[in-house]
Amino acid sequence: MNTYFPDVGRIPYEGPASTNPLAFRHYDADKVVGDQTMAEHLRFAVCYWHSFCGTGGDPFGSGTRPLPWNVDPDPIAQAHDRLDAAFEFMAKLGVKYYCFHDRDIAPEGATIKETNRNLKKIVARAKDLQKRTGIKLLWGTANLFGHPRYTYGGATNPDPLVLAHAASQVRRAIDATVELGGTGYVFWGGREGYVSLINTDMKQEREQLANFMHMAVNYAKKAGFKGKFFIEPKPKEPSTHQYDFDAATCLGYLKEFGLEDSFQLNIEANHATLATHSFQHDLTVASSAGMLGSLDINRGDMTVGWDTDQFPTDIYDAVWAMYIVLGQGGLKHGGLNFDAKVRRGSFDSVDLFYAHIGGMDAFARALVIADKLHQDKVFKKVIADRYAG
Ligand code: XLS
Ligand code: NI
Ligand code: NI
Repeated sequence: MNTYFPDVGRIPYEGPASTNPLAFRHYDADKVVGDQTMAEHLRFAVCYWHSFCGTGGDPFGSGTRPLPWNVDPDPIAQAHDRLDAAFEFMAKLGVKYYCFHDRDIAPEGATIKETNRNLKKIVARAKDLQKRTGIKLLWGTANLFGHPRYTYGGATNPDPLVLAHAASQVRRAIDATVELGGTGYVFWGGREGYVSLINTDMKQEREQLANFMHMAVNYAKKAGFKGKFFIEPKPKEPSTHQYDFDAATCLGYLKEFGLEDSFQLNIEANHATLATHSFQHDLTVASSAGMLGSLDINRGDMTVGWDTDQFPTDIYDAVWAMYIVLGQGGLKHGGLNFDAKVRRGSFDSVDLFYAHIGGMDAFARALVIADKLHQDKVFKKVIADRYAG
């Protein structure tokens, strides 16, 4: 496996003094921190959509990244190439997990049957690559927002045919997750919300979404899913208002509809800030309810109001995240997914390595600092004193 990144070898740990941009300065996979190794604590996942599908295009211009694995005119051959590239990249980086939407790994066909066949084929190949490399699936999900049929939602769509299509798609995405041993399954509802209340029956849509989630839970049980479902809150974008606005909204929603035993939350940094919270805030809301399951690690740009999905390099944010994760004794079914993309100007294939190395180093450093903060018990003591009365 040395086809797509021939100039890069296995990324070594060289320590803080290193000036080699293709080496880790803080992430030392086997180093023990507290009771576990860094790799066990951090469970980094490479995100398939941004890293292997994202072209670098934006609303003002077309893609800039060459993506040599996405050129074969046969969509199945292309999906195979994409898998090979992803596994080569992950093996060289030393990341043990990945996350995908069904449509990132396998192309949509002309009919549902053909689409399902495509997915099955690619899943078989992914399973084989997992076996050969020891890399695992952290979580799977279904893309219920990209195709024009989902313009008015997937699980909340008022058209029964679209709703049925979404249900069938989620069913197959759960099958794929089970087949690949994923420990999580994510619901992110980009189009499960509204643009205008004038034409929206909010009560109906919220109930319909909950019914859909109950059906998914029941199906997953039958399919042998042993993991957890996660809701990933986001207040807006692409919808004007999304029902899974933030952690607190989702917790209330899960309770309202009796879903709290099957679900936890997957908190994304940039979504928290879009909701005018900090990452630390939404992580604390989820964790203090015993509902923090997984993290999408990225960051926004605080001078713009959208989801820029930058790689996480803010050490303060990372320390708080790890402080909260360690404080609850880790993540049982989840991990740290790099829901982040390289900037439009970072079109060289080596840039993908630089970006991940920076993020992994930031979180490794944060893990050590957070562990020390827990050992020193300074914050704990401040809080204990403050509430002593
Ligand atoms: C988009 C979301 C999405 C989810 C998975 O903003 O972050 O990428 O993580 O559907
Ligand atoms: Ni996001
Ligand atoms: Ni995300």
